Amino acid sequence: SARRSYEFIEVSEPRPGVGQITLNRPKALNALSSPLISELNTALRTFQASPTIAAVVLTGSERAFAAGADIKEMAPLTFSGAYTNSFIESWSELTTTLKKPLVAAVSGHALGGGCELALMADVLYCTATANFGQPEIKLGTIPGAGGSQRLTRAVGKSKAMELILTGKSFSGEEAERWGVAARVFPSYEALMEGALATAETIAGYSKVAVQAAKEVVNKSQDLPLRDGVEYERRLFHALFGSQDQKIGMKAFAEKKKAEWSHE
Ligand code: CO8
Repeated sequence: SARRSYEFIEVSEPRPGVGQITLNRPKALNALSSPLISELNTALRTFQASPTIAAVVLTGSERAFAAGADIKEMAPLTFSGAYTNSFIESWSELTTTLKKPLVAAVSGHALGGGCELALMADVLYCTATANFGQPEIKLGTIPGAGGSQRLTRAVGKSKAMELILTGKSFSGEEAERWGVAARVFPSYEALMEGALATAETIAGYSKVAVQAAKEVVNKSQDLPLRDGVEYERRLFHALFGSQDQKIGMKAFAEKKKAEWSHE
C-alpha cells in the first residue's frame, strides 16, 4: 500500500487514481532537509510502483509550499563534503523516478529549493498570492537544484537574471503571466480542488498514452527541435502498437466512452 508512516510528509489517495504528497514540516516552513527529501523520494517510488495511482499531486501548506533547502543543514557544509556526497543530487530523483504526471499545487512560500522543486513538476498550479523566488544570492550562494536552468527556460534570460541576481520574489499572479504556472487560483481551497481535478482527469486516460505524452513534452526541454519532433513521431508511431489507441479511436467512432486496457 502507498500508505505508510512518514515524519516530514503525508501521503494519501484523495481521488480515484490520484496520489497526494503533502510536505509537512510546519515548524521550518517545509524547509527541504535531507531526511524530508529522502521521504519524498520513497513516496514517489511507491506511487510510481503502485498499479492504482496514475497521477500525483505535490503540495505543502497554505502558508508554505517549501521555504527552500534547509539553511541550518547547509550552513556548515564544505566543498569537498558536498561534492563527494553529491549533495542535492537526490532531489532530482523526482524527475527520473516518476513517469506518471506530477501536478504541483503551490501556496505561500516557494523559495530557493522550494521554487526549484515546484519547477520540476509537470504542471504547476499556484495561488495568486504564492511567493516564488530564488533568494540564494542573499545567502552568498546560487540556486543548486536546477533553478538557473528551469527558471530561465520558463521566463527567458533577462527576467531570470534579474530574479536570480537580485533575489527578489515574484507572485503567483506573475508566475502565471510569465508561463511558470499553468493556472492561478484565488484561494488554497480552489487551488487544491483544481490540482486534484486535473490529476483525476489525467488519471482517467490511457496510462500508456499519458506516459508517452509526458515523455515527449519533457524531451522538448532537452533536445534540439528537429530531434524532438523526430522523437515525438517515433513514439507516436509506436502507440499504434498499443491496444488503447485502437480502443480510443473505436470508441470515438461508436460515440462511446473508451474503456482503457492500459496496454
Ligand atoms: N531552512 C531552515 N529553516 C527555515 C527555512 C529554511 N530555508 N525557512 C524558514 N525556516 C525556519 C525559520 O528559521 C523559522 O524557524 P525558528 O522558528 O526555529 O526560528 C521558521 O522556519 C519560521 O520561519 P520565519 O520565522 O522566518 O517565518 P516568517 O513568516 O517570518 O518568514 C520566510 C518566512 C520569508 C520564508 C523566511 O523564513 C525566509 O526568508 N526563509 C528562508 C528563505 C530562503 O532563503 N530560502 C532559500 C534557501 S537556500 C536554497 O534553497 C538553496 C537551494 C539550492 C538547491 C539545493 C541546494 C541546497
